[in-house]
Amino acid sequence: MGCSTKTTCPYCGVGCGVVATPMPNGRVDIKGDEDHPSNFGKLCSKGAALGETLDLEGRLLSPEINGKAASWDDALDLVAQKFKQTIADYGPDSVAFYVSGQMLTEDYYVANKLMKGFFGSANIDTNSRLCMASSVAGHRRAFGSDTVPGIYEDLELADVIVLVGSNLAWCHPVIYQRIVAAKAIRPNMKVVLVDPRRTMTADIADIHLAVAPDSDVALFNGLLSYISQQGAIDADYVARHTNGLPEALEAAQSLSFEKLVERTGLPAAELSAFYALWTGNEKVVTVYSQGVNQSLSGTDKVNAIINCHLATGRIGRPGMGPFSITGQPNAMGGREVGGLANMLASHMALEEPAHRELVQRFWNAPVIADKPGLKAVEMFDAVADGRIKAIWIMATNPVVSMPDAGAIENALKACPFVVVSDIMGKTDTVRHAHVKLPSLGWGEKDGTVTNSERRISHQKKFLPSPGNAKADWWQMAEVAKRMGFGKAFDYDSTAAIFREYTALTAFENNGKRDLDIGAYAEISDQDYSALKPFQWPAPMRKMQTTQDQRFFANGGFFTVDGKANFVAASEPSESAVKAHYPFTLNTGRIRDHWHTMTRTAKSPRLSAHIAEPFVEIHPSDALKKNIRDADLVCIKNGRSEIIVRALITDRVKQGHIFVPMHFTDQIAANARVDKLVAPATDPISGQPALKNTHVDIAKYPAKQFGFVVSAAKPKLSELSYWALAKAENGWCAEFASTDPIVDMAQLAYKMLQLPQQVQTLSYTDNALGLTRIAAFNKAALLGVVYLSRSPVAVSRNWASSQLGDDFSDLVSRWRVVAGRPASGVPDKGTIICSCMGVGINQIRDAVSAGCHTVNAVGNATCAGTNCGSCKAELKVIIDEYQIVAAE
Ligand SMILES: Nc1nc2c(c(=O)[nH]1)N[C@H]1C(S)=C(S)[C@@H](COP(=O)(O)OP(=O)(O)OC[C@H]3O[C@@H](n4cnc5c(=O)[nH]c(N)nc54)[C@H](O)[C@@H]3O)O[C@H]1N2
Ligand SMILES: Nc1nc2c(c(=O)[nH]1)N[C@H]1C(S)=C(S)[C@@H](COP(=O)(O)OP(=O)(O)OC[C@H]3O[C@@H](n4cnc5c(=O)[nH]c(N)nc54)[C@H](O)[C@@H]3O)O[C@H]1N2
Ligand code: SF4
Ligand SMILES: [Mo]
Repeated sequence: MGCSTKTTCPYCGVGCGVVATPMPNGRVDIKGDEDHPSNFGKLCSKGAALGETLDLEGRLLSPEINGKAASWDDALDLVAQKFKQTIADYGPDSVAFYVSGQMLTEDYYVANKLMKGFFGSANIDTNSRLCMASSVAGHRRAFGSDTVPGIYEDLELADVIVLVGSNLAWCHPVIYQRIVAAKAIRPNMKVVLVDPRRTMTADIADIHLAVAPDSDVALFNGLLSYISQQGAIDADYVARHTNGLPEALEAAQSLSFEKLVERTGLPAAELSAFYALWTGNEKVVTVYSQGVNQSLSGTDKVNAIINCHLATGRIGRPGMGPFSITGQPNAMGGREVGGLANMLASHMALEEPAHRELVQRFWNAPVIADKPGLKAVEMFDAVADGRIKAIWIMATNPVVSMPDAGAIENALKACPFVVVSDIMGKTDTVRHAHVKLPSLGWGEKDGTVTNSERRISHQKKFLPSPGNAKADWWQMAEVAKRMGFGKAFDYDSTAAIFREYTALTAFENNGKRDLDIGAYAEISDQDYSALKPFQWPAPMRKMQTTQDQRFFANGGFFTVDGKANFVAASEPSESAVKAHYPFTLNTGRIRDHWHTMTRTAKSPRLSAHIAEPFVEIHPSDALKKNIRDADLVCIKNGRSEIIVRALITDRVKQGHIFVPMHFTDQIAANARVDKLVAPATDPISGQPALKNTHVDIAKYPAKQFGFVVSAAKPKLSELSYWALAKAENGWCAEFASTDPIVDMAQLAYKMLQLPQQVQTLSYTDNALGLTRIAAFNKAALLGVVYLSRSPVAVSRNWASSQLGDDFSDLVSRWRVVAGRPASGVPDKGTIICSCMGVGINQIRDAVSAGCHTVNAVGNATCAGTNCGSCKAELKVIIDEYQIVAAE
């Protein structure tokens, strides 16, 4: 074993500590860091599989100009010259940076400084606009600053936890497990889930409120009104520390209880039970995420929630408060340095002349942006219509993740100069770059991130830098130097950037601004390297105490008069949400993939859970549309169309469908769901409404369905439907064709990329419309293709596990053609526990054998015994299978 390094997970905003140990065989052993106060040694399935995502396959390892390898000097000279020329010809607002909550704080700080202080434009925006902008805007309206008042421990101390628009079990699994553990110790703790879908998180919920989409403002306005009726307002807190309750209450009371029932679609009894539970318990934490933020009324949703906490004075004390949980590992860090187009730096305001003067002076900058820049959606509009002529995209994949993704792609095609810094050589966005810059990835780069509870942790380097890849901050500092700003960007390390950034947070602060990390402004390189996780605030010369961990228990808001603002929250106008199509398309995440899958798709383990883009459809809608389980479905509206697999389930309500956001053109023929999503935004935050699109669905007229397992990456591009996934020792893919496939052998040879001289074995059943063909090289399986007139019925998991097995005898060869294991050899079925590789059939067998709890199934099969991310699903399978077995 090599040396172990304590670092931080690069995925979600929980910010788990990881211990990474490079092994002699080239792999990296990954464990949870028991000393890290966010996860105490736990990791979820994605964190646990990090070691499988670190190979160099597909990495961008050299700069490229117009598709040809180039030296760093040539690439950086070109970027500097183009940006300089464009600014000279068309002014500073003709250029833009589109950056990411996955950059480290040091990278982000440099990007923001360069754009706002040296280019003199605020045209820097980030994918956090798609993620946290409504929370930022809601915080600033209520508190005068973008402050998260609470900490994770509050979730363990609460008596009631309300999860609003958050699929915590899949998206913040380690927090979810902290709640599960707390509830096991204190079973009286209650959990409420507010989500139109019955997600896996519903497993822990005592009450699931399957609200109508975007009725959250109504729900929480109703709560505020109820709080007032019950006399539960904390009059003292309200009088001393807040403004505006009467106006907020008036707005809240505008809906009668009957109207509330109608608007939220909830039974009156459920609504009353929720209101009574919330109001009757002091220790309530209301956690919210993308079901709140990504909405036309996102900011008002945030304020409607905060209003209830302010009215009851339940904020900043142990076990209570509103809690915006962040998505990306450094969504918070980006907000802190000023990565959003409408912020300045270190939580200072762009619209505040004194703040602009202060930051300009601190940076010794020639200029300072004096008006907000373009927010993400507006930014790409400006790229499309030619106002922006040069854009630098870093650590984000907007051709997949932005609404109206087709238009984003067209905008980049039309843009005179596109620079993309990424770790991968081929992504849907990278393919449009004039200049590609290879970045260092996780384990290769070094810097800090801030998690959802304001805890700053170190992401450390423990791998050598591959090829010519360089850190993101270095790339920008080098361009800055070439544009004549050398003195201000002469950093020799991330420690130097961190010192400057933390000094800025403390600069002339004197308690006026929430964000103060001055205690670290003079940190040595050595101490930075050994930096332990800490929470802000951490002001200069003041040691952290527990009181400092939370904000606002005793007021002290960052508004002019120090008081918080209630905000009269309202819903979007009816014309804004007018539907032209019969189905509401909801989008979001699955358990084992991360965003556009550039990293998680490398792991066979993570790909085994869900390997294909899908749509959840209610059984009665499926019936109406003549769609059966595993059929292919075309989802369309005036904007575009995509093709995905049908998953029929009553987890969604009638008239609603759900599609994951993850699938790209690299992974599937046509499944980028954001091509369908309108670029409509919340009027205050500019955050797109990604959860509520109107579409129609139809059965896709596939004539043939196929499944392929292949040692080499299969060639699929000529087919109208395919979806690719990594398997152990190779690949597997689903595919379909609307035309009958006449020459199966030709298809197999092409798809598997077989040499002419190869042994094949095939089987055809004309009556059933089945054809199968397997190819071998000596004892090795090169691949097998299964074709059928209806969705192919073979065990995916078993078939893809055959690559690498010994096929010297004919029986085993026939077995792979048949797509079935030998009798007595268990077929695991779909993998549920990705860590231990346990499939659904094994879990069902354990239930049949008498294991009726998650722990019992764990003891029998090992499922759920490592990271535990699958425990919610295990419980659902156990419950459902027991019902089926009893029927
Ligand atoms: N596995 C995994 N985990 C991740 C990520 C990932 O890619 N994969 N990404 C990370 C990032 S960046 C983020 S931002 C977080 C997101 O974490 P979450 O916000 O938990 O995830 P989503 O699935 O986007 O959406 C949450 C839920 O909002 C619900 N919803 C939709 N409309 C409404 C509505 O009108 N009201 C309410 N109340 N709910 C609604 C959806 O049904 C969905 O279940 O996850 C982080 N963690
Ligand atoms: N329909 C719909 N759309 C959504 C959402 C939704 O819920 N529904 N959610 C939105 C949200 S909340 C988010 S956060 C976004 C996420 O969407 P994106 O940010 O577009 O997704 P990622 O796949 O995380 O993109 C990160 C990119 O950075 C690259 N990368 C990884 N590490 C590094 C590095 O160290 N340096 C550099 N330079 N590059 C690196 C990766 O290869 C990848 O190309 O999607 C948004 N889009
Ligand atoms: S919960 Fe999972 S993805 Fe999130 S930080 Fe922890 S290990 Fe990483
Ligand atoms: Mo996000």
